[in-house]
Amino acid sequence: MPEAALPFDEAERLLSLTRSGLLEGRANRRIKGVTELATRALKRPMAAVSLVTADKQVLRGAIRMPTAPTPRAHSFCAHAILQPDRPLIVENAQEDRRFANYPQVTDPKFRLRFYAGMPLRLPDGHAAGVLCALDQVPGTLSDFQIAILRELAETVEDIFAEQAPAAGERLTLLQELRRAASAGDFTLQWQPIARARDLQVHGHEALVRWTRPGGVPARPDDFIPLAERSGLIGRIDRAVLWAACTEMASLPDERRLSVNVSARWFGLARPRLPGLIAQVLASTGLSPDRLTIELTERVIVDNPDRALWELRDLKAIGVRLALDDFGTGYSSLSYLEAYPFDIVKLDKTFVRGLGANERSEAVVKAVIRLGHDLGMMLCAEGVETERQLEFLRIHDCDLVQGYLLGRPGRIRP
Ligand code: G
Ligand code: G
Ligand code: MN
Repeated sequence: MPEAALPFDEAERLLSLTRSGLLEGRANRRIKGVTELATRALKRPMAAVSLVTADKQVLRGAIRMPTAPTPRAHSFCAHAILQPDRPLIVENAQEDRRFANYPQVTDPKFRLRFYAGMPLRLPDGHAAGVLCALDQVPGTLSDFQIAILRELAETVEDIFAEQAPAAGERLTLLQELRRAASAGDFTLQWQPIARARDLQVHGHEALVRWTRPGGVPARPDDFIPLAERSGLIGRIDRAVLWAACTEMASLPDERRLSVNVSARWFGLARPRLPGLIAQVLASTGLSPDRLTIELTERVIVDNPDRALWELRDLKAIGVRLALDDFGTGYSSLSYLEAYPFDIVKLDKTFVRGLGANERSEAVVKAVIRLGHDLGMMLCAEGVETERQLEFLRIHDCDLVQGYLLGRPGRIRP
């Protein structure tokens, strides 16, 4: 039976875990609250937070866990922390070489079969241990249960960082979002995109809005990351695409629209975005050249090869592609050359510096020039002042978007 490898950052990890004080800390009632929620939400009899030390596991908030000592080398959790960003799910430990001779699996007193563990990070990023649920019956987790496990793990991380919002609040938000996603309960605001030269309207970008039960408005920055972690983003983007294309197709003129789509679509086992977009266009009667799909570079960073052919499939439908938020993240200039984007959207952090910061100005000038040489249009986001607009015009930026030109709102027929 193979021993668990050591994480690449093992020395620093152990130092960080020791310094965190978590190993001395007494059982934390809030952690117990989370493990209780885990047993209920995942419908498993056992759960715990286990801290992985040099040679063993230290349990916190454990519920009905076997009390036998767990040497690290063959433990579930020691394997789980090797992939700190995703859960380890063992459907049947008896059929998994890594655990087939593990006493917790073979000993008739325990006979563990099912394991689901989400690694937990310390505030400095090193893995401290795992939030795990176990069962003597083999099984699996649904996507939604995996999302719950991830949320609960984040709650434990917050407790580690001594800044815990109640676990209940996170779950409530997730459940509300799930209901909204099923019902397609979102609205759109439209922000105009104008030609820099004469400020004629070029098109509109659809921005999703969600009102939580009780009338609390939530902004995308509050719920899109959660939707992406929990797999609900597909339903949200689908609802937005349908609503945006339906609304635009019903207008008497031929206005263009832009819709944001999550990079998550590009990690799916089979490509689904081209099919969805083709279907929406066919059903609404919207001409493909009126639609621009906005994607961030995460599409490329996460799946560089896959992105290339999937973006080409999208182009083949006849829609345009925009690289959104350019200037944040890696923003490699090689993306512009290698991937078939029609439009580059310069992030507002650059635009903010125009007229004030020479370095921002140099970058903006260079990206406009390069984009044009590669046959792309440039769109500047977050244009708020006449001075910024003037700079962009002088340097031949094609399109502008921002509060100066119009805030997100209703579209005027
Ligand atoms: O203006 P605003 O706060 O709406 O937008 C914040 C972020 O949310 C932007 O980066 C935008 O790309 C993203 N966003 C807005 N609407 C959608 C949507 O329908 N789907 C996805 N995936 N992202 C969106
Ligand atoms: O998709 P993207 O990340 O580009 O979404 C645009 C975001 O920028 C939205 O959150 C929108 O509300 C916001 N926004 C649009 N115009 C301006 C602006 O002029 N200034 C600032 N600060 N934000 C803007
Ligand atoms: Mn956008």
